[in-house]
Amino acid sequence: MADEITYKITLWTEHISGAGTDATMYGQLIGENGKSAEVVFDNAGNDFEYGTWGTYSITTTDIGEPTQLRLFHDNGGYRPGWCLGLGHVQHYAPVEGSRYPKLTQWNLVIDTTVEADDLTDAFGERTKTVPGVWLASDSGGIDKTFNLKRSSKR
Ligand SMILES: [Ca+2]
Repeated sequence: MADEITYKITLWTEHISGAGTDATMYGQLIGENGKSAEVVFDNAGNDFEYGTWGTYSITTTDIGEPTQLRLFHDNGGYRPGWCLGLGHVQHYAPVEGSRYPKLTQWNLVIDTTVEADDLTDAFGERTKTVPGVWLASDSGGIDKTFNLKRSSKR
């Protein structure tokens, strides 16, 4: 039986009107040695509302070092476009002789920007240019693959 590895995927839905979605979201991890299954990202409650974090799991056979995360949705629901602001992938590995597992994190590379609500503005009336990308049929498609950049040392 092949060992399985669980990765935690954390995604920020940007704080912009219309950024949230009720579409069914899927994720797939791509590694140096293979790909995970396509996994539905659905926690209890309403996922992918604007201005919220969500954390999901992908459990997979060993795909080697993760290099990309593919995110896509079924374009379902009212105004299904989704705006992703930030995201990361984490893995905790047990360390022999230590009570603490070792955390490895990879950040999603998002090289485009959007105009989002400025959450540091007490009146919430201004916007700010922040990293972001739409998964929307009128904005380059509902299926996008992001490069991962390792943010912690081996
Ligand atoms: Ca849900």
